[in-house]
Amino acid sequence: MVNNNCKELTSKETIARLLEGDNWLILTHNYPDGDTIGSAYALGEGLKQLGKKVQVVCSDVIPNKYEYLTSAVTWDTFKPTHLCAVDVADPRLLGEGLEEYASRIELCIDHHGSNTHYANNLYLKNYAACAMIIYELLQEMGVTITTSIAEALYTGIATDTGCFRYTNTDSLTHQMAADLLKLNIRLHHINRVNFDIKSRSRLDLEQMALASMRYDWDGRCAIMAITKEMIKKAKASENDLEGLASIPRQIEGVWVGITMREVETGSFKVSIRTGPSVDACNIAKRLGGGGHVAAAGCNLEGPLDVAMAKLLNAIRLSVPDVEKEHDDE
Ligand SMILES: [Mn+2]
Repeated sequence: MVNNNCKELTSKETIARLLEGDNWLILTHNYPDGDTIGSAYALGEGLKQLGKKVQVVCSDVIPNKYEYLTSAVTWDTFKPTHLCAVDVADPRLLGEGLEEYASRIELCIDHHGSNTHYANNLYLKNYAACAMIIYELLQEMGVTITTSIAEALYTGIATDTGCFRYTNTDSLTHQMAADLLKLNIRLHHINRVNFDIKSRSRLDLEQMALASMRYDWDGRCAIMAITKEMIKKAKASENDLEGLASIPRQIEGVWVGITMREVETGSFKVSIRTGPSVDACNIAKRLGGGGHVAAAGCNLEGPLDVAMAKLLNAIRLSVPDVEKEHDDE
């Protein structure tokens, strides 16, 4: 699927492309998050302001919590000729039903270094959120940043930085957010639905997952299991599972946080999160997986006890000679 003819554009060239088309289908990634939705809605509203016809599509249902964005806009109906993907690093992330577009995306606007250059033209910028790139483009195009556009942009920036807590947060993310706050956005509501509210199903599932927590390596390793039965019992949807993998590492003194999610009956998708003293990718590689230094994953066959034993063994082989006194943050 890698497109060797993909051309990387400058902001001026990107704007020229956007202005050239008179109708745009804006594509988001599956399991949509605040950044892909916020980027698409902000760009879409901006292009509408410039007299274009716009539609935003997503292969999955947009979660209810984004109702404050989706209820404000009605998209146009037309047969699209111009396609733009936002925050989509790989065409496989377009999801079911949108595959047909994968090979003919004219423009991709993205912030992922891992972008596979699948589009004919790519505007890539190493920002914390795709919405930050959209914000700059809209300003350069002379679009008036309305409250509704500002809410979409803020949503993207806030969600991709974990509400300004992740390491990708810098002065520019704060600067842009500060500018958007001047436009009367519903800050409290946006932050509450994105960062505080949990569904009852999510809470029930967390309760069961927390009860499964096991510790090893003198409390430096925590392992949490999420079985199909738990998901069924909690009536949890895919959205309710978002971010669960970060829980074990939230425990004080835990250097290696593991989440084992049963995918097929008896087979587990393992998420490994580590602090600076342990290489998550090194552990995952021993089990046929891969990833990054602080976040990696692999798949393991069950039953749960057997998979867990394999995992603990791989962790023991991968960890440094610790009995260091320092705390791993
Ligand atoms: Mn993003």
